[in-house]
Amino acid sequence: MGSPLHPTIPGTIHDTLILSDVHLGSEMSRAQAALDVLQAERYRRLILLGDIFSDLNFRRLTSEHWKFLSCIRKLSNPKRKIEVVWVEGNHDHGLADLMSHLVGVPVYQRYVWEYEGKRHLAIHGHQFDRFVSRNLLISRIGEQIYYQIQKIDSKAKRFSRCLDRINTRWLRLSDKVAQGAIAYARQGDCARVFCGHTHAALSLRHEGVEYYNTGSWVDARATYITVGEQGVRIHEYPGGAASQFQREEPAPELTSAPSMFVPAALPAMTGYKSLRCG
Ligand SMILES: [Mn+2]
Repeated sequence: MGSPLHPTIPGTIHDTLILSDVHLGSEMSRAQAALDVLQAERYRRLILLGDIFSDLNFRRLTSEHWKFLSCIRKLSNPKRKIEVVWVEGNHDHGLADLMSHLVGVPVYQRYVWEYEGKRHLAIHGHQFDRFVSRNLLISRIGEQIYYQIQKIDSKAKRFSRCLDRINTRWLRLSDKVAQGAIAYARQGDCARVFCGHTHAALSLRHEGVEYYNTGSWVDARATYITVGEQGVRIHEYPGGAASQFQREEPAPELTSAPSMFVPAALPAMTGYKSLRCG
């Protein structure tokens, strides 16, 4: 299925490969494509940046979805010398224990690492999404309705994908998450921050912090991020061609909207380290 993926530069070993929002269990999940990436690229660290699962109903997982999980399990084998970490999202919230047993990877609320003398932070991003944080129940009900629509939608899932994009735009989620993440990163003295959640790949720089969004694997456009000697790149599947769409100027919302949302659930930041779940 799909065309073969060629890594950007053959032989390149990335410091880190990051992907998010695979939504296993959803009919829109492009698990096979995501699996191609995990097998074609080379990396020392793999960060699964949340919402890898769509919901906790394992009966919705197809054989492709199980293959993806089994690949993660293999990658986490110490012999491979790849550090595999799972950062929890709002959809796979509460899976920490299960995941560490099922696929053998530690689960974090936030993950911090150092590369080229810079502190890097990975956090799913729903923490900066006021609606999801405050209305977890309403969100869950909305997701169930959305799941039913997906089931009756045509094979191409055009309507569902359109809904997904409207959802993102209507809530102006991209800028809200970017804004919250940048403020959060600054408090922790991180030079780069990586989020998922919005399903819209993005990169921008604001007040000395680089912000990147990994996008998703439920849309026609599937993306992942690599961090390495060539810097940070957003790759689009298939093809592996890196696209640099970094905005040097901050989005207008970043400067005009002063409301920064850091939920009480997130502990104080100064000098923070990685935070394990459970
Ligand atoms: Mn999410």
